[in-house]
Amino acid sequence: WQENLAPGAVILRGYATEYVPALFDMIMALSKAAPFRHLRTPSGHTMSVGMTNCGDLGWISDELGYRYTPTDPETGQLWPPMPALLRQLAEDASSAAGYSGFNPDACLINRYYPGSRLTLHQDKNERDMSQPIVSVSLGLPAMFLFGGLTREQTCKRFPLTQGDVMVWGGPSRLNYHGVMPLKDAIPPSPAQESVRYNLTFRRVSAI
Ligand code: MD5
Ligand code: FE
Repeated sequence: WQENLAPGAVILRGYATEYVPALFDMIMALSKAAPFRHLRTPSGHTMSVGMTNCGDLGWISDELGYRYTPTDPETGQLWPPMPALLRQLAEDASSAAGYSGFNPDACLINRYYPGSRLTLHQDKNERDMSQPIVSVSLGLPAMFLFGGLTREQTCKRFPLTQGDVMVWGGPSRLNYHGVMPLKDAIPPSPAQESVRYNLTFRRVSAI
């Protein structure tokens, strides 16, 4: 089911549901090669969200700023390749939302434990702003904050649950957004731990 948040922004409810077990397995394998870490922001804070990446480029933050790098600064190795299933899921979801030819070269994996949050920000470190961003929610539900083009605009709140996929393109690409502190809850599948993962697919380099 499709829900339009704003021009260019769509939630595909449950779009990734059938892939959830495979996605958990992939996150476990990828995070063995490139472990989750808590990055420092340029202002000196440590992020409560744990992060890692796969694909040609990975998002990092340190005292110098935010940027994309081909290697993991923790290991000096290239980020693990983006598994074909992940790339396909991102491409299919973007087509379903009306953006054909999405060609992501970066996948940021965010890990939220209860209490983790993402403060209001814009995603503007990508060179190719013509391509959408695709985001997949797994595990515990979260409250997503969707603002406007200025930090001051009031935010709408959208609950995101496991299997939901969001596609952000065109006019919504630069909207402020964030995630409220994660509430502890019973995981959607009883075997899961109390955690939320979000996969964010982006085209970073110009084609
Ligand atoms: C998350 N992650 O739930 C979110 C999902 C991030 C991040 O925000 O930067 O890692 S991506 C939501 C998103 C992406 C691009 C544009 C907009 C929202 N938007 O216009 O609201 O971990
Ligand atoms: Fe973001």
